[in-house]
Amino acid sequence: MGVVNVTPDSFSDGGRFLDHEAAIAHGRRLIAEGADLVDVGGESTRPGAAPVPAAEELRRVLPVVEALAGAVRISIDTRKAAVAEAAIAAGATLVNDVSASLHEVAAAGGPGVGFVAMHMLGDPRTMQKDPHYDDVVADVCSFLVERADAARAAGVEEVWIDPGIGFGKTAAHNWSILRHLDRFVQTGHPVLIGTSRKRFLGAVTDDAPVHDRVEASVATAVWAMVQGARMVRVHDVRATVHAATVVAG
Ligand code: HH2
Repeated sequence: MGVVNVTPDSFSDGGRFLDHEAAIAHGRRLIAEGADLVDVGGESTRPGAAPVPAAEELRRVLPVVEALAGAVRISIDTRKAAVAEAAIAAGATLVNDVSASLHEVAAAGGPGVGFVAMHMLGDPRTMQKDPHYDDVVADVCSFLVERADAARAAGVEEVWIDPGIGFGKTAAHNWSILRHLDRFVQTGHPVLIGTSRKRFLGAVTDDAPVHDRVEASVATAVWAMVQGARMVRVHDVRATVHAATVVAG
């Protein structure tokens, strides 16, 4: 899953693809590099990010979804029902919802539309303020299974779970989830994970800035795939596809 952020403020590429033509060109580049799916988002969910009104989010993402939908599978990265609905009408077939609440919208989209339930503690404004869990792996896992079951019950046939690296988690929480990713895989739901360029990777690579976290991102993507993750959400598609191809033999 390659990432196209049509935002002014995303943590790793904010402002680079706010212009529709630039976003579409970037999406085409990711497809050429081997992305099986392109995730289009119009609202940053980085820690502390301010919410974006639905009309503005729609203005950002819809032309990009429309332009790319004929070339690759599109997921819509949104927390808003209206945005997910419009994106499905424009050709998106996966609802990637960091609030894990839009399963009814995915179900209404029909049998070809899947749903990603991601775990987040609270919301982006507050999620990194001293997050606590009894047992991060068990807590996140049981939340995701409950959300996935709700999506199935609503009629969604394709349901992914994603532990939500960095969404209300300390670095120790993130590493613990990665170390025990097999527990998520054992639920039987396909696992998606997004570590790409995230802050906890900078912290173990001499404070490497976001654009200098390719190796760390690829290493965690490979680790996740070897543990059984079926999809990785990445900014650096070319490097990740090369690494995945080598590991797959
Ligand atoms: N991470 C981000 C956004 N959406 N969706 C899923 N399923 N899993 C993730 O880990 C995930 C996600 C954050 O990354 P990015 O989109 O690059 O940044 P921003 O939220 O600042 O736009």
